[in-house]
Amino acid sequence: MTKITIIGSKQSGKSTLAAKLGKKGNVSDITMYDYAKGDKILTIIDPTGYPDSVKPLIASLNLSDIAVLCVPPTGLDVYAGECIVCLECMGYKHGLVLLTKSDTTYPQATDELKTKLQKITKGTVLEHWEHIIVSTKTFEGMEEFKEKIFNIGEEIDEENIKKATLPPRVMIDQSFNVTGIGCVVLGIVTQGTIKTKDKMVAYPIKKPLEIRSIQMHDVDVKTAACGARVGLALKGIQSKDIDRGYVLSNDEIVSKDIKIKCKILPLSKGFNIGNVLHVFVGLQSAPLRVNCIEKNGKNTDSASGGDECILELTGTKEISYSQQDRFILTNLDEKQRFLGYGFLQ
Ligand SMILES: Nc1nc2c(ncn2[C@@H]2O[C@H](COP(=O)(O)OP(=O)(O)OP(=O)(O)O)[C@@H](O)[C@H]2O)c(=O)[nH]1
Ligand SMILES: [Mg+2]
Repeated sequence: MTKITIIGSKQSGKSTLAAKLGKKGNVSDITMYDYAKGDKILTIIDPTGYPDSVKPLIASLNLSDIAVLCVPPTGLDVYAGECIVCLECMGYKHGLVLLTKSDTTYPQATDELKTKLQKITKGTVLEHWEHIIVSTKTFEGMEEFKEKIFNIGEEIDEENIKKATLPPRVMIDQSFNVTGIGCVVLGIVTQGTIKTKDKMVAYPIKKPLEIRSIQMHDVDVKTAACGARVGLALKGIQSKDIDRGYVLSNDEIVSKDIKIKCKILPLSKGFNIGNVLHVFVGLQSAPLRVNCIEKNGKNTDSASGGDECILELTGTKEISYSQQDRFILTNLDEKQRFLGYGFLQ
């Protein structure tokens, strides 16, 4: 069960590609497409609410294992640039670069674009991602693209097997009420294995619940392991109590304030004490005020691109996370909104 997110330049053919790969399913600020053939199951996510908001971009990438960056013959635009910075902030592991709309260009220009992309992505998480030339019009490269996705998918399955024995965590992206069933949530098992009748807790509200039933791609199952996209019927909780980003787990930290050790990306603008940053952890986000910046053991008034610093951030909204989670720092007022990332001390 592989999950991919399609991102990149505007008008690069992202939505056309998603529609060619799968059957359109749920639509919100992210649009999901499903593909199933034999044991090959693929979820394709188009973060349609991006670039208006960075939330759907971060949410889609968190719900996926593979990022697909689309670059058309006209090249990278500011959004593809921002997507690269986002992937870097997320430390995104798996991905591919697609040179799209190949039917509208010629080989020499594609080679030049490829060289340019290699230069731009050098030293980033994208450095060793493969480049594939595709067209959804002539179907050039489409089979190769699918094959690559399934190959990386197998690698991810192996990684997930290792994570299946950890304590269970489910990242929720949707919740609704179904007549006769009650609260149903959709999400991803991000670690461990869940079973029907398991007792868990919804965070950050700390509400206990029981898993009544589990579905994977519309089929009832008794257990679901790390990597699975699941639909869960829950007992002991109402759908109105659960929001996108909530986590089902047995052990999360809940707080309004955080102290994190951060890396501010070289090209990002800095920030000052008193600024309000939007901080993302998993699918949750909260506006947090910068209260203290510590650089090289000394308190300072500002942080700038390239800095490593310890930040004390305070907010008014409870968020939940665990010790190893990555926090993404953004400033929604800037043109390029991603600032950097951090971890708990
Ligand atoms: N010639 C050609 N046109 C394409 C190809 N893929 C998409 N298009 C066209 O390019 C335009 C944009 O395609 P979309 O799939 O909407 O691109 P997008 O990246 O989702 O666009 P935004 O969401 O607006 O950023 C449409 O007119 C498509 O028909 C392709 O491979 N070849
Ligand atoms: Mg689109």
